[in-house]
Amino acid sequence: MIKVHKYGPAFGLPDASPFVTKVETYLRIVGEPYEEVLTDVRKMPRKQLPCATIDGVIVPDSSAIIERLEARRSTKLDAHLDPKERAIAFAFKTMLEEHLYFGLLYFRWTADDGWRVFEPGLREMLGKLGVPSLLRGLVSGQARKQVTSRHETQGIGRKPREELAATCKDMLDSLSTYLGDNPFLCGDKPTTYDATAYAFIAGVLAPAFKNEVRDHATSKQNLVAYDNRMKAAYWSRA
Ligand SMILES: N[C@@H](CCC(=O)N[C@@H](CS)C(=O)NCC(=O)O)C(=O)O
Repeated sequence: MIKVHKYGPAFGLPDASPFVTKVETYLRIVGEPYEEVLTDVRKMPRKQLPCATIDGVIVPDSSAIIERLEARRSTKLDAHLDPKERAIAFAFKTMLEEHLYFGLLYFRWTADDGWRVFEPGLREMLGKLGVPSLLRGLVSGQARKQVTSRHETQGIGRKPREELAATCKDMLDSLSTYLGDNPFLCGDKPTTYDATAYAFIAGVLAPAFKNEVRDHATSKQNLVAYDNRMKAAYWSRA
């Protein structure tokens, strides 16, 4: 059985990390059973999660995990996409994972309103990993500094909040336009790209984090409907 190494469910989401949710959503789309393993990120090869144990080998990186699992399947999830559809879907995936992601980090880890919600969840996760309660504040404070430096290095985190939020809203607008009335990101059938799209749409819409980007996402009816459809199709069972 495939093992997914993860942070753990938080804020009403399957995992605190959208990249973990992406891998789990993919496994649910293809109907592959898996075991969830709450893992200390520091013990993983690249000090990041998700990782998956596949055939006894630990594979880091959500895209590498999905590629490896797809390689084992006789029918590929994306087989029906033509090269142009694939190129556009890949560009959207990259936008969400390499740009919107850093905006999400800002709203959870750096902005004081998000941190007030995020920190208690983080402390709970640290507790489940065995970090003594007296140390949890210190560890979460250090992690906050590290994460803030990640999105500042990427660049989006150096923008003033209003400009940063506008950048995130632009990305959601283009995602909403591309999705249109399709049941799935690329049309009538799910693809690997839906794993990313769902992970990020669910992450932005999480009711725990009330901010201007979430408000914008909730105004996009097709994004909300997509979130509900994907939840019902793939996340209604444990
Ligand atoms: N490219 C990686 C990104 C994974 C990633 O950024 N994971 C974050 C959580 S969302 C992490 O573990 N960060 C810890 C760190 O970088 O120190 C993937 O697709 O799996």
